[in-house]
Amino acid sequence: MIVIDGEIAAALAAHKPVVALETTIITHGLPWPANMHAARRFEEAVRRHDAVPATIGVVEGRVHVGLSDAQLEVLARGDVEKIQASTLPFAVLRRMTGGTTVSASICIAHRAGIRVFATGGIGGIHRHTGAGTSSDVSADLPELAQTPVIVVCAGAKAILDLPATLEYLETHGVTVIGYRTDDFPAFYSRSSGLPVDVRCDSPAEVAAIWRAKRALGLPGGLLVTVPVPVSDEIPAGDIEPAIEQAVAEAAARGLRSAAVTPFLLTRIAELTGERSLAANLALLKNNARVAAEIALELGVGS
Ligand code: PSU
Ligand code: MN
Repeated sequence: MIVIDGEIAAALAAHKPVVALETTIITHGLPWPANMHAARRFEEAVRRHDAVPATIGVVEGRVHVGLSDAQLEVLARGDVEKIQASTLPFAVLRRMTGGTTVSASICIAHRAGIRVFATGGIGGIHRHTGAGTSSDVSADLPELAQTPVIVVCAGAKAILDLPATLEYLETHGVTVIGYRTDDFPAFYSRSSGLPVDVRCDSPAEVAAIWRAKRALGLPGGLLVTVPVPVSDEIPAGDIEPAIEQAVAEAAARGLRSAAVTPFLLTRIAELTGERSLAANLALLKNNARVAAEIALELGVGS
């Protein structure tokens, strides 16, 4: 069911650095053709920093670790599924095609023997809007708590209830690292105003925390949060009106479950345009670099 590309399998066998990447960001996070461009730049950034990219997605029921350019294009162009951990079993059985979320991608990465994963922003606990269900918790959170993969991201978008999201991570034992920052980043903005658990200033420090976690027999992953580069940051005050509008529209439509996040991401992209696309691309490349450096560091002495 899981097809690992030859170059990736060879790199893993030789203990060379590999970085897993997700695809819901391509299928449901960014508009065509910016999504295709972003997918390629994301992979290139991993390669430029001496690691092998392993983009994960599902094509006609096969779970691929490493997608060809043609397969990436099918995902980027198409009206395809959003595949999270709960969807994976029947996505395979019913020969579905779709992008895998952070939760589904880190499950697969772990099974493939990959320890480092990069994305833009993770899912979390949605803001309570008063409509629909009172609590919408992304499957990314429990998956992080149980799957031993290092997840590198730019924090999470302020479409979420960020304090509640951090509380969940703390309750479930997920160490939140600030990479060269003391604050949890809010995707477009470098700080959410909320503190991380611990700051690390180098890939070696992240690797040391990972080794300590494993040596202590603790389950689950690590969350490494990297602020968007200064030149591409969008101040929270500039992005907040778009977020509030999108959240209100989602509530008015009565959206729930897996439909909520794609709707919010699409609306914010529409409302904020080129500026948010540029920030998105910049933080993806930045996260890919940090993930590659951590993967390289993990190879040292292991
Ligand atoms: N947040 C973003 N960009 C994204 C996602 C979240 O800023 O692309 C995607 C990721 O794939 C994440 C998924 O794993 O949405 C979470 O969806 P949900 O909130 O339905 O769990
Ligand atoms: Mn949800």
